[in-house]
Amino acid sequence: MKVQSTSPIVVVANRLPFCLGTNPETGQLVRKQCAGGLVTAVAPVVVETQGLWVGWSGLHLEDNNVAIPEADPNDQTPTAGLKSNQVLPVNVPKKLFDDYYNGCCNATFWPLFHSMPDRATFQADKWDAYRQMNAEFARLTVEAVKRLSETHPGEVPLVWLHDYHMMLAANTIREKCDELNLPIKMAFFLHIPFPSWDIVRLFPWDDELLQGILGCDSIGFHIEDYCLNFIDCCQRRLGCRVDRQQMLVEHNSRTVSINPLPISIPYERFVQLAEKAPQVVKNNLHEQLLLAVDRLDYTKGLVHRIKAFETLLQKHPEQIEHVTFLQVAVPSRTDVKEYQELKEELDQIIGRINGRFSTPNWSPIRYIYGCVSQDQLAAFYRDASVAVVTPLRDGMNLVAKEFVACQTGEPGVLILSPFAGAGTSMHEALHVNPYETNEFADTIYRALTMPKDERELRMKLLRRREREYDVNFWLRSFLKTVDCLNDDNKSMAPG
Ligand code: ADQ
Repeated sequence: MKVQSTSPIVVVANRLPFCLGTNPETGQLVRKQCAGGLVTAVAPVVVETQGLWVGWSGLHLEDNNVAIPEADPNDQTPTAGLKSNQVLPVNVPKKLFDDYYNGCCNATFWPLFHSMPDRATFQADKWDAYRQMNAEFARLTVEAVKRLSETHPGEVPLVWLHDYHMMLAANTIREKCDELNLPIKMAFFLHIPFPSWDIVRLFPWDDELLQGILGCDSIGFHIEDYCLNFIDCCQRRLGCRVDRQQMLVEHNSRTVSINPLPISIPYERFVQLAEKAPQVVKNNLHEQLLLAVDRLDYTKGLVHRIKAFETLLQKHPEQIEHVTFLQVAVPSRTDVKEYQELKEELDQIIGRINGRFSTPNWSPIRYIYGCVSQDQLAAFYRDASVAVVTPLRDGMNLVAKEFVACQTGEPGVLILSPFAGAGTSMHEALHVNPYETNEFADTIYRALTMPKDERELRMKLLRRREREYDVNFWLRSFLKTVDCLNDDNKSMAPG
């Protein structure tokens, strides 16, 4: 069902909903898709409300201010309807962008918000670059609101800020729009965890950060725990009056609502992909397939998982030649040293385990380091006996949900970490602490040997929940929090 918003939406995110690349034949700049769940869900609403999207195009000021191309006439993707004049690209010098993106977003907020403070760096100059970049995102957003006041007179636009890249933009946008007498609604959604006060207080400019987020009218996190952490920080650091029951925070004479909004996937699209995708795995591999799919990131627990698989083979030698572990890892932040080191560690450990257990006809671990197509991914999900989704910490984790949606054939088993947001609602998965290697190996064994009727029941319940609470449900729930939903379809939140 189509989700309709009563207001034109301005999405403000670090990235535009497509990347720019050069067509090798014509040499011209073209749009390339990044078909994430968020873009699939949100882009149609921006198109339909004739809204705008503010973000970085992948180019810098030094690239000579290249114009955004129109979509290819054959483009069938959700962003195809987005005209080039609906996109406001952020264009800044490379050094400023690097300091903000690598120096602050990825080196400070990413590890800190995943409760890994020892990996975080706190540098005043990088924080300053973050401030400057947020001011630039804010400037373009005000530009977008001005344009909408001309094309949609009398309507109040909804400005929707996304993620940890955009935590300081709200107050600047609000002040400028007030000055220009442009009414707006403003919301923020965080895609990663919001950690506890003990962690947040390590950030030297924590008060500025919290006040930045509180500039919005409605703030969304994936799960209740993150909401409560945020409320706790506002009370303890800023002395705000809070209502934990109703999830409200008073700040600067405004009342801000905090909302648990568990993100999800376009469920039906994954079902269709799985139903159509050709078989790519079972004929080549031995009997049971254990699958893991992640961005190659230290929060995703890849090394812990592979060690647990090694322990399984050690404890259950009868599984040798009967189970294969397929790890698909998308390269991520490849210019950052920590990510390069993780890749080396993974290469080494996989090599060691394969050397230790391989037989002439079988290797225990298959490892794809790269992006796979959506078709291929759906086939992997469909044909896997067990998916192992065991991050050390994760805002939500969409892989767990995509696996469940694609399980259209013989039912498999989901192993899930309680440290992923998804762990709070996907009750029928087998939950395991990724740090407990022995227990982890036993859980894999239990999954591999689970009777069919139990697998069927668990998968049926998991699929039912994900079908109902898909990404459109998330979008509708969000629009309700800002009174912008043009639809009276009511449902309970996921239990
Ligand atoms: P991510 O950290 O990127 O997202 P996740 O939610 O697991 O994590 O999404 C990863 C996406 O990448 C999935 O859609 C998956 O299909 C895709 N993907 C992974 N490996 C791939 C491969 N090899 N080839 C192609 N595609 C691949 C952040 C937060 C999460 C939160 C999301 C959404 O860290 O916790 O769930 O945002 O809010």
